[in-house]
Amino acid sequence: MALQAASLVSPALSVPKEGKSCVCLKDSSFFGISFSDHLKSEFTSSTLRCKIELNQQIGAIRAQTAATTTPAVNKAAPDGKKTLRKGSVVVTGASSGLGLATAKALAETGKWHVIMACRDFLKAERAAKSAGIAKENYTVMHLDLASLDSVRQFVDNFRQSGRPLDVLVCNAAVYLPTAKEPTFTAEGFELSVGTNHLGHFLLSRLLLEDLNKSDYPSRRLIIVGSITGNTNTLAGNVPPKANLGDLRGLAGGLNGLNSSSMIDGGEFDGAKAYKDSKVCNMLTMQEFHRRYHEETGITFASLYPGCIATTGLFREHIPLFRLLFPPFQKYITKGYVSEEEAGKRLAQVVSEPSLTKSGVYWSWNKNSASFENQLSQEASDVEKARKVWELSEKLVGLA
Ligand code: LMG
Ligand code: NDP
Ligand code: PMR
Repeated sequence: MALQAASLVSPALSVPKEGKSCVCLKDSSFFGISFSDHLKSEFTSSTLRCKIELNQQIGAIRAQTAATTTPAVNKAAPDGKKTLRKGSVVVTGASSGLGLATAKALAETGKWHVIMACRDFLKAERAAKSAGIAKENYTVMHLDLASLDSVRQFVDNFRQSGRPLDVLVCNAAVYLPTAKEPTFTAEGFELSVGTNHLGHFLLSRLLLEDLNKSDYPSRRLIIVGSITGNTNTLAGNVPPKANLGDLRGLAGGLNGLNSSSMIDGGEFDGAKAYKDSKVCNMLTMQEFHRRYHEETGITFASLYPGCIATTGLFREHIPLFRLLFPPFQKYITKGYVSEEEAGKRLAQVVSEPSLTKSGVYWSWNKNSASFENQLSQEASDVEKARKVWELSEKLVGLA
């Protein structure tokens, strides 16, 4: 029932709309995905669709129970008006910075229950409390993206909670600009790409099934990107520049033993590894879009929220950098945004009806109006996206 209702509601609501805040469309070619590319991905996608459908049947009893008790759109309100249940959104890395600000912005609307997926339970609880997020609007659940076992455990725990999944936000990240030597995840992947890309890759691949089951009108999978991964910008040209090369390091498992710890096979560089991981995030979003948007109606999106120069992301940088970076961004580049403003931007991508277009990399102009931004050549390379996807699924044990 609920799933049928979903299929009636979602397509209508997932039709791209011109939002009032969408001021420019620079990136039309990016959406001109050729038909042959689509066909190429069709085989894999239909195989996976079978898996999703099978899993839907397995999970049907729980989904039906959850959905019959709390259908997304309730038509039985006394005044005859349709009401929408609270949305259920998972935000990774919601214990600080952008993730926390987004959780707060969403919770404050009263329309969302935020599952804060964090590696440090106590820190997340404290952060939610000090941000003033009301108890009934959030749940902290443990997730360490630097361990694939933890990712799988999180997915199990989330499913056991019985909550639907309406939106997934892949936000968490680490940045290790001063590291001289690579460090590694539990499975032995270089830590920045392992956490920011591979952990999120497994999480989002597993949770796609849950998103697909949701009867919420607009289901979304959002992966946070960044300007510094895009070499078509000034910020993206500050060395070391992102460059995935021919992916030989990724193919070798990024373990620093029999393969390089860097995706392109080069010498370890923490700042580059971070930027490379952001390119992977943006490529993954587009590959999801190509493989699954049409069949599921799910919106896949990425964004650059602005330079939030005060967050914990820069905790590993030298103190002088941490001191000078915020005024540099505020007064010189003028790219600075507060955590609060950035949180509102990401919250828009989660819930604004005008931002349902899929395959988009959102940015904001000086007046804080959203627009579809253009990705660099590498970050929009269709062939590279497919290769990153295929190599990543091997590394995380999905293929
Ligand atoms: C790499 O260095 C590191 O090797 C790597 O480990 C990792 O950290 C990586 O991307 C991260 O960076 C890259 C290198 C880029 O950066 C540096 O060497 C440090 C630059 C520091 C910039 C941080 C902002 C600090 C700016 C201070 C401004 C003060 C603001 C207060 C108001 C002052 C009013 C006047 O190096 C390069 O790319 C070199 C190219 C540099 C050209 C820059 C030209 C742009 C001009 C912009 C004006 C910047 C102001 C300069 C002031 C310098 C004062 C320290
Ligand atoms: P923060 O360091 O404040 O937040 C990062 C979050 O990720 C923290 O909650 C951190 O947890 C969490 N995290 C790190 N490692 C793991 C892990 N292994 N498992 C689970 N969670 C983990 O940085 P920001 O808020 O700035 O970064 C958020 C996102 O925004 C990132 O994707 C970043 O790339 C992106 N971004 C940031 C920009 C900026 O200027 N700051 C600009 C563009 C994009 P804990 O609290 O436990 O450390
Ligand atoms: Mg950058 C319009 C110019 C602009 C913007 C929007 C950013 C964003 N940066 C800009 C310019 C410059 N930066 C210039 C001219 C320089 C040389 C002085 C410069 C330097 C610089 C450094 C050293 N910038 C940095 C660093 C970092 O260590 C940050 C980084 O690369 O992290 C990966 C960073 C950033 N600059 C940004 C943004 C958003 C960052 C944070 C990185 C991110 O999350 O992607």
